[in-house]
Amino acid sequence: MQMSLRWFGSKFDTVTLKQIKQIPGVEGVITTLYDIPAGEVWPIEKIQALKAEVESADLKVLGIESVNIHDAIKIGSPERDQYIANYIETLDNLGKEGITTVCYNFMPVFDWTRTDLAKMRHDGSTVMAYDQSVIDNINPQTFFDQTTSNSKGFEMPGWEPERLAKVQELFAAYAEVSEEKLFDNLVYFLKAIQPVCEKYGIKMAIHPDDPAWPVFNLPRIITSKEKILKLMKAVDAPFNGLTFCAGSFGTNPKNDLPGIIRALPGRIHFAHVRNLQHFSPGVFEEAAHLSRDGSFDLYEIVKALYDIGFDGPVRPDHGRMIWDEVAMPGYGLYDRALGATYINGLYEAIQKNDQRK
Ligand code: DNO
Repeated sequence: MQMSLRWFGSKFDTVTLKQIKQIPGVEGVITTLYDIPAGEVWPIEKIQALKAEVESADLKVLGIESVNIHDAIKIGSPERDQYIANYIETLDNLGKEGITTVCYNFMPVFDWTRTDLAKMRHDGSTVMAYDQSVIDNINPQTFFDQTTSNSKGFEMPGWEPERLAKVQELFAAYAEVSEEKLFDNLVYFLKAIQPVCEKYGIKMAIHPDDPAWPVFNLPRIITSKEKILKLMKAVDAPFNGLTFCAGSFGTNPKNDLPGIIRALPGRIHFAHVRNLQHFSPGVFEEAAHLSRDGSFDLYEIVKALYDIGFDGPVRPDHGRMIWDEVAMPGYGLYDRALGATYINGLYEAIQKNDQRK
C-alpha cells in the first residue's frame, strides 16, 4: 500500500506539496491536469512539468485522478471515436512518462453528488452531506447552480462549469441512454484503450458511482459488487480495474465493503478510504475517518485490502473542514492528514499482527 494525497496542482489547491511531504508516510500524490477539459489530449510537456514539480518536492506521482471521459463516449454518439483517439493519445503520453494508474468514472452528467457542502457536525466541523429528498424536489439546473455557488469559489472535481453550463442539453443527449447502453459504451471504450494500456502497463481504475443509485433518473452502473464484477468479466484483463471507494459504495448500506474488496483480488488498482454516517435510507453525512465516528468499520476495510495483497496507492478521502481551514469542500489538509495517519496506523497494526503469527 502506498499512502498518497489527492492534489489538484499548485494553481488550484490550497494545500502545498511541502505540506503534503510532511504528512508521515505519504509517498506521493494523486494528481491531474485540472484545467484540461474532458476530451482534450494531455500534452506531454504539461505532464512532464507536473511530474517535475511533484518530484522536486521529493514526492512521486502515484496516479492520475482523473482523466475524465467526454460525454460523447458515455452517450455513444458518432464523435466518440475521435474522443477515444484523444484519450488513447493522453494515455500514451502518460505511459511514456511512467504514470500507470489512471482513475476515471463513467457517471452521466454529474460526477459525485452532495446536497450540502458544509453541514455542521456534532463536533463543530463541517462536512458534505446528502439527502435524497433534496434531489427529488429540485431540477438539475438549479441543483448545479446551487452546488457551484456554495463551493466557496473552488471548482470542484467533476463539476466543470463549461461542461455543466449546458445541463439541459446534456440531459437531452442522455435521454436515450439506458443502463445497458451506458454499460456497452463503457465496454466499447475499454476494449479500444486496451492495447495502449497493455503497452505501458497502465491500470485503469474506474471510480464507483456516488451515491450508488440513479440521481435525477440518470443511469448508474458501478454501484455494487455484482455490477463491478460484471464489468471485470466483460473486459477480463488486469488493466481493467477498480478504484475501491469506501465512501461511494458505502452510500448504500447494503454494500458489504470488505466483501467487495475480497471479491476483487488483482483488480483493485487504487483505494479511497473514508467513513460516512448513515441516518436513514438516502440520508447520510461524511464523518471523520475513525471507525467510531461513522458507520463503517475502517479496520475491516484496511484488513481486507491487506489480505488481498493490495499494493497500489491508497488515499484518505473527503475530510471534514476543521480548525478554521478554508479549502475546497472535502479537500482541506488537516482532516485528510489525520485520515492518512489513522489508515497508516491501522495498516501497521494489521501487518505486525500478521507477521507475528
Ligand atoms: C470526489 C471524487 C470524484 C472522483 C471521480 C473519479 O471527490 O471522489 O470526483 O475523483 O469520480 O473520476
